Amino acid sequence: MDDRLDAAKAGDRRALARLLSSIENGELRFSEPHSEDSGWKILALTGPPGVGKSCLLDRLLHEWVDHGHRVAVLAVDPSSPRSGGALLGDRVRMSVVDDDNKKNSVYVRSVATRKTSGSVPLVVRDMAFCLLHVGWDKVVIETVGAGQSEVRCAAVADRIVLIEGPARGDGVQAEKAGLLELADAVIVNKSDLDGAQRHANELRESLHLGHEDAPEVLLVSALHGDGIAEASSMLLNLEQSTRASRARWRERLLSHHERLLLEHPEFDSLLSKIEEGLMSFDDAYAQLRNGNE
Ligand SMILES: Nc1nc2c(ncn2[C@@H]2O[C@H](COP(=O)(O)OP(=O)(O)OP(=O)(O)O)[C@@H](O)[C@H]2O)c(=O)[nH]1
Ligand SMILES: [Mg+2]
Repeated sequence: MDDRLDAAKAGDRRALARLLSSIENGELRFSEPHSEDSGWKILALTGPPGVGKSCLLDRLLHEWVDHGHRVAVLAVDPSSPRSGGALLGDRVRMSVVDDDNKKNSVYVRSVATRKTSGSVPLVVRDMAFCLLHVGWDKVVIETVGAGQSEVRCAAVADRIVLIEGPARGDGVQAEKAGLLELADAVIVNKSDLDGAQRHANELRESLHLGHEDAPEVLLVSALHGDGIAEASSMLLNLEQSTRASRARWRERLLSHHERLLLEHPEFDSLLSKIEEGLMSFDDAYAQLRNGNE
């Protein structure tokens, strides 16, 4: 591990990829690196499928690299199986990784959540810590805000940004998914399409209900570049909202609890015993909670 760590620190991307795979396979853990910096280190971009998270992130990476940042991306991919280690699978290819002047300041890696044996959010968290350890300034986690596990992936970040699209006529779905209460900022993408402005207004309304310190809601078009410069600097200077902090700690506690259970050496055998009626659920759960930590 030390050799790989030194090599990764020296810029060897294959060594870094191997370290990240070891974390993914549950063979390695990383703890949070010490930082003097008061700004964020890990940012999550989350939102419904196809809303334009990757396109927007590509635009942001161009801006941030121009400002001298070195940024790593973890694209959490709940659906597509990883094809031979191909970066990003079938996702939109980011132009920034093809830009000769910028590609050394960007690292993109997809996380094959189907392959991880442990708790996905904590695997993602440890991968982010690893990237910071080896010298990346900032880590962005792109995650589809679909299921509970993906919401928890966002909750490992220092800042959470919800990406939305034009109104679809079914209200504010993010509210139902519990995403709105986690968000430090909201960006409505596809401002070039009808309904984006309307959805931004709906979101502002939901966010202001009962809250003084509602997060900012910005409108952008990742396709045309409108609003990107503003979004880029707003995100770089984003503060953590106190409103979101309880919800975030809640998700983090639940992630740890899940890991405690999943990583118990007897997890699979206890599961079989419950299934075969050889052990009661309560006894099995009690044994799992007695824990391995
Ligand atoms: N009209 C319009 N289309 C956009 C905009 N941004 C992205 N798109 C399109 O939306 C589609 C999805 O974009 P992605 O960036 O892959 O969206 P995503 O949220 O990353 O998707 P998943 O990772 O699959 O959840 C693509 O066809 C983009 O070209 C925009 O600002 N306006
Ligand atoms: Mg994407």
